[in-house]
Amino acid sequence: MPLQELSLFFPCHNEAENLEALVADALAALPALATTYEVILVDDGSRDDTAGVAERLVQRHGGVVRLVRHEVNRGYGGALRSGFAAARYDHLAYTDGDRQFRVADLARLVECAEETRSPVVIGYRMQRADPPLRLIYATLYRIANRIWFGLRVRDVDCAAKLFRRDALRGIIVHSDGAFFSAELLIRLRLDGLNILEVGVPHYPRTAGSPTGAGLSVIARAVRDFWSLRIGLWVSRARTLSRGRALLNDER
Ligand SMILES: Nc1nc2c(ncn2[C@@H]2O[C@H](COP(=O)(O)OP(=O)(O)O)[C@@H](O)[C@H]2O)c(=O)[nH]1
Ligand SMILES: [Mg+2]
Repeated sequence: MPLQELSLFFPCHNEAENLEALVADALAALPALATTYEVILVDDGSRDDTAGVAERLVQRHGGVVRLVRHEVNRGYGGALRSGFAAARYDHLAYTDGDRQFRVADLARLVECAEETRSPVVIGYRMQRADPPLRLIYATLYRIANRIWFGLRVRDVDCAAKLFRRDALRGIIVHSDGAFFSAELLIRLRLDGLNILEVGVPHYPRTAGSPTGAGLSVIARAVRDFWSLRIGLWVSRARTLSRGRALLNDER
């Protein structure tokens, strides 16, 4: 059974070459996922023609496809944050704008959410299509999140996540960088929410270039990681109140 409503958003940074196919994939897959839906493209200060291509897609698919633009790049978390804020419907989901995940595969998450009534269902990449070095980083990151935050999930950064809107009420996140996903899961867990995990396929990038493991991205994530960890030790209440609400009706 499809969901009643779904807002699906994509963080996009220099993804002009991927956008057409991404939106075509999304519009083909969405009718099976939800009765009412919207697609939100978040252009995170791209320097290529992402905004131009996105504008044309918005015009072509008026009403269903929307665009949120950042004049200046904010980072992966900042792009996701704008997607959460723009989403209007009862369920929210995202995958990446580079087509390394397929929108149709969100059906696995929707099915799990429907069967279990779980408010948060996230994917894990059954076989990750990234260079070996990325797999090593990801393993270290997963272990670090487990040791320092007690976060037990198989794939923190898997960009296939589905949330019931009510699960996000009162949830605030501080990071705007790559640590955003981990921080969100840590805070959901602290809130007592159960997170279910479902295997999803992962595909190699066929256009554009990845920047997810760039030095500045990693440095920022490490800074945010330790800022949260040390903050929780020093002043738990103050640290937990630091950040911004994800839902627009709570800002
Ligand atoms: N790396 C990065 N990705 C961003 C940013 N803003 C949005 N994105 C999007 O986030 C997704 C993941 O980025 P990518 O470079 O493919 O990371 P990777 O898959 O971890 O190698 C893509 O859809 C990007 O377009 C940003 O500032 N940095
Ligand atoms: Mg990618």
